[in-house]
Amino acid sequence: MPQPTTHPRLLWRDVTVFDGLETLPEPMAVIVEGQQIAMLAPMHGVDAAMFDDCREMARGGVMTPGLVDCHTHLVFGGGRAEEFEARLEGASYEEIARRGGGILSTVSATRAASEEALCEAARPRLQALIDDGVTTVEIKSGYGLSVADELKMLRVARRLGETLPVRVVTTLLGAHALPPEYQGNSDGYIDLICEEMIPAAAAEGLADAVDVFCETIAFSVAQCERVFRAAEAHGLPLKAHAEQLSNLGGSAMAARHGALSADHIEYLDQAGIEALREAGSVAVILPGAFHTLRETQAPPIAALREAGVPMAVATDANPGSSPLFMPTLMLNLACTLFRLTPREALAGMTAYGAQALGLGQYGRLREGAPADLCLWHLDSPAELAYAVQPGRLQQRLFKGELTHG
Ligand code: DI6
Ligand code: FE
Repeated sequence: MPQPTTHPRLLWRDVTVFDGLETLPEPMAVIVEGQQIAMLAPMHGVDAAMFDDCREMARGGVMTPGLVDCHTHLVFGGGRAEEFEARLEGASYEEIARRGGGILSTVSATRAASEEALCEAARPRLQALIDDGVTTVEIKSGYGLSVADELKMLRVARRLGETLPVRVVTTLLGAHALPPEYQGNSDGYIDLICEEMIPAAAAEGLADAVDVFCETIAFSVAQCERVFRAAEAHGLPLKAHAEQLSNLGGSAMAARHGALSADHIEYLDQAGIEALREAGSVAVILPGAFHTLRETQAPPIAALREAGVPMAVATDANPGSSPLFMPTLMLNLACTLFRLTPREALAGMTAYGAQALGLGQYGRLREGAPADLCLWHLDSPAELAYAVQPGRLQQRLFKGELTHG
């Protein structure tokens, strides 16, 4: 008689495994025990007696690590459909931002909303990511732009992670835009971020990292660097929105500070690529914003690939530049718009997405790894990027628990 165990051993047979970096060449058997992947082995070599005490979960299909969406702004108040229409009539994202719309319109709505209201508004967006296979998600603040409102956003993000079956990583993005009360005094606002916002978020343990928007419509390289020094003083990892609409050299500065990632990077130059490579920073590719803003300058994918810079792919889910809450659509757009291969796109939303969050133990399917897994109704992993089709998620495991299927 098999000994009763506290955790049943869960078994999948004959699955095609994408392990976070590549597709394994043979059909595999996977066993999960507790919160870990206990076994990953080619079917042909395993002794079937091993399966006797297992609960069979499925046969066949494609198995991947749970998806990692390493860049979202999914906590926010209000919506921006009018801005979408204004852009269709010819207004640019920058013009709208300069006349106080854009990010600042979301700031007004977010400041006016209670923690409960923000949580209720964000929940279905996060659920959409979960239903598309996400098990780890990063959520940024950046629509509060005061100490109290930025902390409020981070608390909402933490609370979402406590109430839904997904790992939430939070990022303080106080340096996202200049709030109206600091008009003409952007250095004063940077002081507030460095002297009050970062210390308060660190004291309450609300931020896992600190991000900046380095851009002509946001903050200069020097201002972003001040924010980074304050974050470093509190031991917080760094990320940067850089080279999205122009090239200011924000990515190279971020790399010099050992940032986890530089994100967007449409206008990244060769010097920036070298800096990322030397620092081991991840290049986060955000095709949703490129698509939504109808941009024409694509990130330098071939040069990044050539330099061996790891590339992550994320939704950038937000009300303005990427109101797209479907991670697998981003796999498709990364291929069609930027010519990533399906393998690169999928690695970008698993292994390298996790690396962009400093969580290298996730986003991988290997023995000993955490049991965050997706089983898909597919014949090959490339189909995940090739077709855009909701409903292909067959099973989803979060921390070893079946949460879908
Ligand atoms: N770049 C983006 O694409 C998002 N933030 C940023 O710095 C857009 C945020 C928004 O438009 O609300
Ligand atoms: Fe963003």
